[in-house]
Amino acid sequence: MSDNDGQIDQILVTLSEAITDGSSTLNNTTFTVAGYTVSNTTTGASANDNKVLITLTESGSADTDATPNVVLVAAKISDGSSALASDQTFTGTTDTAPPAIIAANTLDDDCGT
Ligand SMILES: [Ca+2]
Ligand SMILES: [Ca+2]
Ligand SMILES: [Ca+2]
Repeated sequence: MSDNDGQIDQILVTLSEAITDGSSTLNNTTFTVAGYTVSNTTTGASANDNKVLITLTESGSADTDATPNVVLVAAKISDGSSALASDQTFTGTTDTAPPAIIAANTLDDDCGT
């Protein structure tokens, strides 16, 4: 679940065509994400469309500006007849995680103005 704690926990992947979920392997081995641990991959909002949702283990520090490379592991995702023969690295991940407050400190620093 996305929890707005300032640490990314999901990556929504859009594929070049609709995939057949039943012919694909959608789990924590489907993708690797640079710098993160993939905990799962699911079909996302709709079955048998061109989107899948990667769930990440949170990094432990604020990273809503991260755009990690995503690798689709060979032979994991199929359109029903064909699957990728070799790993594909995607470098165009877009930052769509909004900023979140991770700290707020009170001050009294107006110098009497
Ligand atoms: Ca989070
Ligand atoms: Ca889907
Ligand atoms: Ca962001």
